[in-house]
Amino acid sequence: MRILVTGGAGFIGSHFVRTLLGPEGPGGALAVTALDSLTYAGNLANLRTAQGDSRFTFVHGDIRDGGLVGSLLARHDMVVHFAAESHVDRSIAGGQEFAATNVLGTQVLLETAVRHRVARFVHVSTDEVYGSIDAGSWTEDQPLAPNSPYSASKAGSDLLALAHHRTHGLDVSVTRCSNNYGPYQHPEKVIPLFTTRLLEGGSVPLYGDGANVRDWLHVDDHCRALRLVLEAGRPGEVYNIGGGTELSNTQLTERLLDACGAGWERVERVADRKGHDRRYSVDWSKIRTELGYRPRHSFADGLAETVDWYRANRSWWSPAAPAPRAAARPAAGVRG
Ligand code: NAD
Ligand code: TDX
Repeated sequence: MRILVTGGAGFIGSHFVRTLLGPEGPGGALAVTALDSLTYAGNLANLRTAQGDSRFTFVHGDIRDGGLVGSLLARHDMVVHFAAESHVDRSIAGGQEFAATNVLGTQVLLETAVRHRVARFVHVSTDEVYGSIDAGSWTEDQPLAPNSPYSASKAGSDLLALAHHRTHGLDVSVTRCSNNYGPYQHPEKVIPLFTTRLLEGGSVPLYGDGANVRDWLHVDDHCRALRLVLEAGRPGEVYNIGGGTELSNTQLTERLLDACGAGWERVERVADRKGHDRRYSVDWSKIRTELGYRPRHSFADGLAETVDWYRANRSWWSPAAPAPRAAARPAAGVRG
């Protein structure tokens, strides 16, 4: 098994590399290559444990570089594609890199995979491509209705992946997961942002009315689901992956305040995110029944461990990089 992991220095990609090389990895003859251009979100420290493993290689490069991608795919059987611009607020501030990496970069990977007859390709996408849903959950056959430049670029890449199956017979599966959390997540995303700010004694910016709902998926459960899809997913199929814990941002904030020993006076109500999707929810019965996926991590334990990790690994995140906001002026009032 020779697996190319794009975006392998990011949050989920680096966790996937660690799980492949860890005790629950596939075993046998294994070679894992991480290809990553090390944007602001990529961090080689995420791969420290992998670096000493003779089965692992890191390649610093861009997925849009067709020559480099061709030379790598000539000697890999499988691709798990994580590389992307991944933060919604950044895409609202400016979407060009999102179109360039998420759409064009994915196209380069897909057509090169066809040329080199790559045996298996997993394209990692997001529940955000379905858009917002007030009640119930999206199944895989729902039409895509993305709202942010980020989710629109991911929807474009999903459709390209499926098109390469239908047109060229590429053995590709697409996954759409909910919000991941866990160690090594960049402190621009809400859980690490709030955790690091609270640990530093600062305040946290809660967007709008705090009633937006997200489903939370531990990165470890996500990576186990991806392994199932890589090994047994059907070509041309989409698999939703959920974590089973839906929370409003207010409920999430409450839990983070508790975990960090802080009160509501540390919460600053700020203007809402533009086009802020109210609720995401995926129906993940397909991956459960077809591939036997079940999340192992309870959110309570997973969140406590995650907060402990940020507490114990200040050097990894401090000073935290501020994420650009397109619309974030302090608004009146603090929930008390
Ligand atoms: P991340 O931002 O932490 O990591 C992305 C990685 O891709 C970084 O290491 C970055 O350097 C690399 N990268 C960016 N542009 C590149 C390019 N042109 N060439 C090579 N490398 C490049 O993101 P993440 O949270 O680990 O997300 C991984 C994937 O999972 C993304 O495709 C994202 O859309 C998807 N996803 C994430 C979540 C989540 O909650 N984090 C949820 C659903 C789906
Ligand atoms: O400072 C903040 N305050 C706040 O209230 C931030 C950064 C976020 N929020 C809210 C917005 C969302 O409702 O918290 C929720 C989660 O926000 P993010 O962490 O930015 O995640 P989200 O926009 O839901 O997208 C994430 O999940 C799906 C990932 O960033 C995407 O890559 C993934 O596709």
